[in-house]
Amino acid sequence: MKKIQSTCNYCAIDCNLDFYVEDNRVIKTVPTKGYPVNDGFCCIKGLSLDKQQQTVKPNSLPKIRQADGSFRQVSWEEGFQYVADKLKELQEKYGRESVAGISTGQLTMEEFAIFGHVMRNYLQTNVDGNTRLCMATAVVAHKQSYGFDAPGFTLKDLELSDRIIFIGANPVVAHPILWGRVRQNQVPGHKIIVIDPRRSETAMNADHWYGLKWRSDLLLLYTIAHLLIEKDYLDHRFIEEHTEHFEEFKEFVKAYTLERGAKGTGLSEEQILELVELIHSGKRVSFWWTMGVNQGYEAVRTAQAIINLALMTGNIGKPGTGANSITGQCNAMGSRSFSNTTVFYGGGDFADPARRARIAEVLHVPEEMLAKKPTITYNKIIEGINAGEIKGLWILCTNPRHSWTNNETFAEAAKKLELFVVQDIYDTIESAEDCTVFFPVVPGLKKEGTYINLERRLAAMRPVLERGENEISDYEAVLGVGKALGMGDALKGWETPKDCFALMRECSRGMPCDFTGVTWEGLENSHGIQWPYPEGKEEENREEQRRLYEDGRFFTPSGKAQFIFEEVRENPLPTTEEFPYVLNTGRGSVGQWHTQSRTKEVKFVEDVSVKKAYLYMNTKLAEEKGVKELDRIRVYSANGQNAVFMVKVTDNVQHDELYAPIHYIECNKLTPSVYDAYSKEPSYKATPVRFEKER
Ligand SMILES: Nc1nc2c(c(=O)[nH]1)N[C@H]1C(S)=C(S)[C@@H](COP(=O)(O)OP(=O)(O)OC[C@H]3O[C@@H](n4cnc5c(=O)[nH]c(N)nc54)[C@H](O)[C@@H]3O)O[C@H]1N2
Ligand SMILES: Nc1nc2c(c(=O)[nH]1)N[C@H]1C(S)=C(S)[C@@H](COP(=O)(O)OP(=O)(O)OC[C@H]3O[C@@H](n4cnc5c(=O)[nH]c(N)nc54)[C@H](O)[C@@H]3O)O[C@H]1N2
Ligand code: SF4
Ligand SMILES: [Mo]
Repeated sequence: MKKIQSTCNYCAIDCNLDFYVEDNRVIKTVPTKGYPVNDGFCCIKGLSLDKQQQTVKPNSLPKIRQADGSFRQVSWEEGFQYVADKLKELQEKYGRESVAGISTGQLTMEEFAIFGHVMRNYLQTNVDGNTRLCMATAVVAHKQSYGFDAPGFTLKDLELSDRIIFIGANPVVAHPILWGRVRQNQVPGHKIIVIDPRRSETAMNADHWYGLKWRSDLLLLYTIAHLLIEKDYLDHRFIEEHTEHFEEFKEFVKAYTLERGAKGTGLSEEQILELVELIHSGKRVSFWWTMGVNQGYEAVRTAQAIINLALMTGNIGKPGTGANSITGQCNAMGSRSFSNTTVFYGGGDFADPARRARIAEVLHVPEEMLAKKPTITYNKIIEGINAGEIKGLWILCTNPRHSWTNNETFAEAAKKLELFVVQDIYDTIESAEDCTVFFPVVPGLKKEGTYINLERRLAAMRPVLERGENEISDYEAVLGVGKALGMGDALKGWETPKDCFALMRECSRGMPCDFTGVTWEGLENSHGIQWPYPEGKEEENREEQRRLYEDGRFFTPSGKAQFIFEEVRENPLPTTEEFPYVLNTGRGSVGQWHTQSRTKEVKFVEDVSVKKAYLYMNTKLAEEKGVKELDRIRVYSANGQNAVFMVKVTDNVQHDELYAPIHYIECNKLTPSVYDAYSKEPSYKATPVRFEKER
């Protein structure tokens, strides 16, 4: 029996697991003891990773759609050549940017790096990632406030904090191991505080829950800032030495009075004052935010309003503190820095001459071959297809027909494409319905590469199982198309994931995410390594759980963090008489993952999961409308669509709020095409709707 340590490729915790293998089958999965992230624990998804071995078919060959609509199975070589020729043909006929890609935060660093090389560098076109639906807001907030997309915390901070404040985050369901770390907190008198319109599973387990009105976080956070200033609950030295623009901010928040805050958030004045005192009485206050913040129409400013609170109270860079963005997907953190979409490999602007020269040197390609500008955003890609400007799309490891906001617009787009390559481990996903080419690839258990978790920790994925005939990885599929495109020397140094790792490591040199001290072999069977970890400084970075900003220096040119703020905006899509309720959306259960392509294979998850789309409705509203548990209602959205849901009656949502888990395709049929102005992340969590009982 062999033991192979590898990384769970569901959520951004990146637990490590020991897989015991006999006759090319996993017979036991044990969460790795001593691994600093999950130390002998993990959730049901990690424990059931082996279930995928049964569903992956051997002899996996690509399929190409024929004129009559049927598929023809072809060899990999033919598949690569077909896609390469078609990409070139479309570019010649319709222009360079008539083809595009959608990448992901769930592949290895090496896989989206090579995809970014083929599409963004060689073909000089656009690739955005599903991280746009998820982390884009935090990325923009970090860049503007800290000077680099660098979440500073380490998971240990959850154990050291005496005020753990979750804003729009439900870790009990979405990040169970993170919640486990909260549970290990032994600090006397520590308090867990949740700000969420819904009494989420995390709110139920907290000391304090503030059930504010949806989308009123920015108003609340500015009100809190105003009160902290008024009461002089500030860290003047930190503000003076390590921040900029506080005086303007102080002036700005004067208008955010307690009265206004209470009125707009629906919280009482006493509740807001209590929250202010909780922050002030904490010695190590930490703020943690996730999608309840990132997915809104003024999301970047909301994230920055959280950062402002941490800065003004000096709660950053010290144990148990921080304005901490929790990442979603297993390698979203990696894709943010190494997918070549919005920044160069390792960070830096596409327009920066010094950075261009450096990247060209590392990759051994002429500077002209490097991408010249950030990608157009996800929504622009879908709109471009629907406007007839984009004719070819290649998606990998994401299922946008289900997960994209206002998802009928994706269905419409898919039908217009002349080339639509879907690369996935299942050909049954909704997005594959209209594809013209399907590339079947092996799951994580059969491949190798590098992941970066939410606290910047690099971890190794190593093949647990051997591959069958014709089974190839995402890396090889992209490399195959690159070769068929005739990239030649431009692919020198990209032959294997390990080679690509070396390129990315070199690109990171001297950047905040420098990991030049990490080696491919060194990462194997390790405890993971957080960036920064520069070569030559291994000794001083020996500590296994490190945080950034301990010296109060940020990555901005002045080294100071920025107070960034803007007036609260009118909701672009408010509830109306016609659409009086608001549809909130998010994760449904620990066992279910996004569009469920993977977790529906797990029998003990599927056995306890609801099979059809459902939503939660407030008990009183249900009574008023004559709706009973398990009744079916048709929900009409302000986006013009409608869908049927089964009702679960609860006191945990507000009177005018419905909550639908995202694991059913109906959910995003109803979400709107509304985005944050700066991050272009969809506003998924507050759609005006009305409903009727189905007869
Ligand atoms: N089991 C499971 N775990 C997962 C995932 C999964 O699909 N299944 N997905 C992973 C990924 S990619 C991500 S991004 C994370 C997401 O992790 P989370 O963001 O924690 O999960 P969500 O359920 O999307 O949303 C969190 C909360 O935001 C609240 N919310 C909605 N509107 C507002 C608002 O206006 N203000 C505030 N303050 N809160 C609001 C919702 O009520 C919800 O409780 O989970 C990761 N973990
Ligand atoms: N209404 C609403 N919508 C949301 C959200 C919300 O909160 N509310 N959350 C958004 C967020 S945060 C996210 S991250 C997105 C997620 O949205 P998606 O990325 O579309 O969701 P997944 O189901 O994770 O899709 C991953 C796909 O990759 C495939 N896959 C798994 N392993 C591999 C592999 O090794 N290689 C390849 N090629 N494929 C593989 C799976 O089969 C699956 O089809 O959804 C977003 N949509
Ligand atoms: S907590 Fe996240 S990384 Fe850990 S086993 Fe569960 S899904 Fe995997
Ligand atoms: Mo996400």
